[in-house]
Formats: sequence, C-alpha cells, structure tokens
Amino acid sequence: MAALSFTLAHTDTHSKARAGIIQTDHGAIETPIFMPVGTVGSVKAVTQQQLQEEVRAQIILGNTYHLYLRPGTQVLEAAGGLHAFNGWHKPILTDSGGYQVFSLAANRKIKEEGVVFQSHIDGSRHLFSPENVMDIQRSIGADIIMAFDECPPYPSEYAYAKKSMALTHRWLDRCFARLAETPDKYGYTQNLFPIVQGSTFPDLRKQSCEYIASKEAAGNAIGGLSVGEPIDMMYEFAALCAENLPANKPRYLMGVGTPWDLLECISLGIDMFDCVMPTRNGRNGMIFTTEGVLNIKNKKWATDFSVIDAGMPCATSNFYSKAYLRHLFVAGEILGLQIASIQNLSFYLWLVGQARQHIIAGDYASWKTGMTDKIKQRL
Ligand code: PRF
Repeated sequence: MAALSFTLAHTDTHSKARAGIIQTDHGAIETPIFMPVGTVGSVKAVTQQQLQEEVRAQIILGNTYHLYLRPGTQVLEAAGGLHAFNGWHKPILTDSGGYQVFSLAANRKIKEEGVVFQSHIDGSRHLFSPENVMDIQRSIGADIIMAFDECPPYPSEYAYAKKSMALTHRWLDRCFARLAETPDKYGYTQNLFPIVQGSTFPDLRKQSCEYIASKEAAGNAIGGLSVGEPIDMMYEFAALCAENLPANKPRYLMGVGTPWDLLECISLGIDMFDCVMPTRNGRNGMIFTTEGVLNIKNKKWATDFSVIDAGMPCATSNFYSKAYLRHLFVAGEILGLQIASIQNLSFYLWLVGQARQHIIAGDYASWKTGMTDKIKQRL
C-alpha cells in the first residue's frame, strides 16, 4: 500500500492557514484536524462508535509508552495490531514514548543508547531506544508513528537545549535506519514523523527545522512547546517552526491546546493537533461549547434545562440538558464523564471543521477573531 500523501486544497491569503487532505491506508483526514487522545488504545469514556458517529473523529492517538507496558506487544501482535484490537479502523497515530517517559516514568536516565526508566505501573525497569521504539510502533501498527525524541523542560539552559536537540537528531537517524530495516507488519504503510526540538532558542529551532526537513518525511511535528512557557512564547515558536518546515507536508503541533490556541496556531500554518484537554478537563466538569466555557458543577446550571450545546450537530450535545449533566456530576455518575467527553471532543472537531470551511471560503482571519471572542467567554 502507499505512503501517506498530503494535498493542499486551499491556502489562506490573510494568514498562513491551510486546508488540506492527508490520505492514509486507513482513509482520509481533512486538515486542519484535532486528534482525540486514546492513550491506552481507548479515548477515555468514549466508545469507538461514539467517536465515529457523534464526535466525528477522523484519527485518534495512542501512546507507545502505555501500550508497551499494557497490554504489551505480544497481545497487540496476536490481535493483528491496534486497529483490529480496539475496532477503530480509521487512521491512528502513536506518540513514541519520548515524551511520556519524561512526564510519567520514575528514575529515568538518558544515555546515548536511549532512556532507562521504571514503569509507573509496577516499577519494573525498561529501556527505550530509537530502535526498540520503532519496533514497538511496528507492533502497534499506527498509520503515523513518531520519532523517539527528548523534550527538554521549560526553562532550559541554552547549552542543555543544544545538546538535547543534537541527541534528538542522532536518535532520528537511528529511527529512520531501523524503520528501513523492518517491513510493515500488517500490509499497510506506517509513516514516520520527525519532531523538531530546540526549546525556546530561535537559532536552535531553525537548525532543528532544517535538519528535520532534510529527512523529507511524509509529515513533520513540533515538540517541546506547551510545556509551561508563556502562551505568547508558544505562539512565537509555533510560528517560527511552521515557517521553517516544508509547506507541502503536514505540520503537527504536539500537545496543543485550548480551542483558541488551535485557532491561533491554524493561522500560523499548523495542520494537526492533539491534547488531553477536552477529555481530561471534561471529566473535571469544564465544558467547551459554541457559546463559551462553563463549569457544569456550578449551582447556576441546576435548573437550566436548555440542551448542552445547540450550536453543533452532535446528537449527545442536543439531547441532554445542562441541568441533567450538572446533576450527574454532583451525583458522581459515570454517565456525566461520558457526556462531558463527547461534548468537548465534538466541539473540538466541529471547531476545526469550521476553521477548514472558512479557510476554503477565504474569510478565516475575520471568522477567527469573532469565534475566539465567543468561545473564550466564561458562561
Ligand atoms: N515530544 C513527543 N510527544 C509530545 C511532545 C514532545 O515534545 C509534547 C510537547 N508538548 C507533547 N507530546 N514525542
């Protein structure tokens, strides 16, 4: 089968926003796109049917770190890969574990060879190297697989960021070499996306973009942002990286962000996003809607019997009332977590879909200003 392709349908004249189509062996993805996070092969509290029919997700994310620890590659291979295992037959992307070992694992030690770490589940010791992370992602079988990188913390010293970036680049060469030596396991093509690092130093970011671009990968990712830096700095570096990465390949900004971050970064030339915010914050009662943000636990919703969000086509959003959803949260009912997750993900997917339509219509920049003001409001 074929390597991933990217076709640009429209480029905005007033901003750097683009509308495109990514074609994978598991179907097409219309960009800009948001990818719901399904860390362990499950988008928390949402079924695959709901993801498809209500959320209208086009691609979901899995994590190499979690899937390697549980259920493990033996089970995933016996199932025939993650698509067959979890029943999601559209595109899947897996993160490499490069970020999760830094954020989750204990006693990690970074060496040239890779990272030695202890599992957050049972404390067992493991090594992640560029080679075995490629092998694990081969076993999982995602359509898009991520390079093994080091994400330096914010703030980082220049010297550390430079050394770390060079290590990420050497690891990238090893990822490509390993991938070239190992065939696809399940009869479709897996596409490796390299990741730009370089912390908050413009010259390092530019160098990293140049290095990553020289690999001529099917798509490119920007890592190391949204790790605690001020939001304007995040935008500044997302813009700088977008400008320095190839225009004819999708650009993926990892781990971003709020709905208004998506709109801003789309205007900077970003095509793909993932973030736990809609699901994680949703489970805490933070509800994103087409009218603004609400805390559903607030007493003010106790007798508001209007539907959760009439502004978009999701059936769940147009079925349950705010008062009922509040009741479920107050009573600690698991249905509340489900409804909140579906609402928030549907909203994120609706928002990027609207963004795409406005890019194609040619009024993205003016639409974005009005929409940002609206969806940022606290209700
Ligand atoms: N690297 C990888 N995954 C990531 C990040 C990164 O830098 C980030 C940073 N926001 C989120 N997820 N591999």
